[in-house]
Amino acid sequence: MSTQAPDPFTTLLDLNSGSLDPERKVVERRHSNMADMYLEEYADGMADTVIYSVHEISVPTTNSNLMSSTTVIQPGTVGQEYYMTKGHFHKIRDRAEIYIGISGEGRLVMAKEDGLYTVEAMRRGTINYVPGGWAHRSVNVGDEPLVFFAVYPGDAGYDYGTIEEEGFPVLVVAGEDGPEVVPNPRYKAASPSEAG
Ligand code: M6P
Ligand code: ZN
Repeated sequence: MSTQAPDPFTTLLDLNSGSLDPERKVVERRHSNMADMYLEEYADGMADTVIYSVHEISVPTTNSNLMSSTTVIQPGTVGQEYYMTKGHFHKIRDRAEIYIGISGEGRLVMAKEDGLYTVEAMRRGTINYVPGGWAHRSVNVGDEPLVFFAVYPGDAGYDYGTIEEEGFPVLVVAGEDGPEVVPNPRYKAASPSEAG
């Protein structure tokens, strides 16, 4: 069949740790994989420390399948910036995504290529809708792991390069009274403007 539909299957999600049973593909991102994504350099000896892991429920990468994954972001900061994902646009720009918050406290930074951005809350029970055309990065602003489940079309793909080159319009940093959203001094794309 051209849709390459897999047979029905079931996966068990551990609602505390975010791990899956069975585990299929787990990607770990360490400080050394994200060196240029934070304003400051990571501390000596932290290169191999895992910032987040992505546990994927892999399906064929066609538009008729739904890819999904749980992401577990550890608590911590690099300088004032909270631990976060790399963030990406979808390679096929119009592909959307849904996040379901499972545990911890986070922020979802979304931005369009013209600089329009928004920052949404993530916690147990939030359902964030990421429309097509919006880059997305999740940030752990709490003291515990941030765990969420994501679902998106199988052919969406990843464009990391645009974010690596231009950054997001805003950063989420630890202020005196908690998380603050501040302009990204290294943002290279169009003028930032906040959505609605
Ligand atoms: C979510 C989804 C995944 C993504 C992961 C980590 O689970 O959006 O597709 O891989 O977050 O984000 P990133 O790929 O930007 O590192
Ligand atoms: Zn995505």
